[in-house]
Amino acid sequence: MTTDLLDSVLLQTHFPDLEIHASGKVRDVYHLDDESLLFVATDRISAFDYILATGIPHKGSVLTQISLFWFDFLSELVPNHVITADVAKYPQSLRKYADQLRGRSMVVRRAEMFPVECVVRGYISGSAWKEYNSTGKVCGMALPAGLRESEAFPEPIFTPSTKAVSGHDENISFDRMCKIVGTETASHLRDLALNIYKKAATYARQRGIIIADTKFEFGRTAKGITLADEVLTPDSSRFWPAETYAPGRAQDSYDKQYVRDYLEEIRWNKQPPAPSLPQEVARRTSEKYLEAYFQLTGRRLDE
Ligand code: Q0Q
Repeated sequence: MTTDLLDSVLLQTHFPDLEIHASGKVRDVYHLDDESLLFVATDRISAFDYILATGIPHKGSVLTQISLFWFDFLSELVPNHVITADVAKYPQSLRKYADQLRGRSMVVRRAEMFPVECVVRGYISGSAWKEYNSTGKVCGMALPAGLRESEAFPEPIFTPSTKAVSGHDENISFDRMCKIVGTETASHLRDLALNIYKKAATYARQRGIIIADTKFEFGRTAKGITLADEVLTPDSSRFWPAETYAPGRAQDSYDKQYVRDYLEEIRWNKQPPAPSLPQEVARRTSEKYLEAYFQLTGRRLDE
């Protein structure tokens, strides 16, 4: 990997005069005014809940552009929180940060976020596979017996979760969700999430990508219930390459498999400090993100 490509990796946003609104492992949201926020995706990558010491070139831009693609693709189904992703239209106060922000950020409408993560699963994997194996259920929902790992559900299922104090997602029942956001809103969010997933997963499958599951975050704005946060990205979803899909085993990750294989190879104990990555692993992972963007949209990223 050339030096300038490494130099272009953004691991930490730096906006000394902006107030942070929310910060995640790989994304940050800053306060702009009462109506708007600045949403920025870094090139950080996390694995097994830890941020790795090495950034992935173009990752933040690819994930931002994938979200923007889906917001547009889904615009007839659900309103979204994007005001603009064109740095030239950002508030004057952000002009000095244009180079840090171009391609990896968006100005979004501030929403009253619902404290529930709307997870939709088309295939059984991860925590759902573990829960199914021990109880035969997921989020209190009885499921057909005999499902194999990574098998498609007869119909996608809605499995909401909340952020537990530990920071880990905790699966909750739909009844619990109704108690948190109200029955009418819970039903509306469930129906929206299922319809959005079905439309997006059908499209992605035609492009050779299985979106096995995904997590949506919704909020309420003057426009009503609004799709927010990132949408149907490889960070908020499980992306599997369709050409190697086979039920009965865990699937390779479309984007993170090189990283996972390397961490397996060095036998990382999944305890801090998280290791750095060889340049070749970072480069090949970067290429997978660029490939995912092209495979989904048919467009090449303006690198
Ligand atoms: C908001 N987040 C997510 C998050 C850590 C993102 C706050 N339009 C909005 C949004 C959005 N998107 C948020 N709040 C008000 N209006 C989204 C969970 C958390 C880093 C990045 N947090």
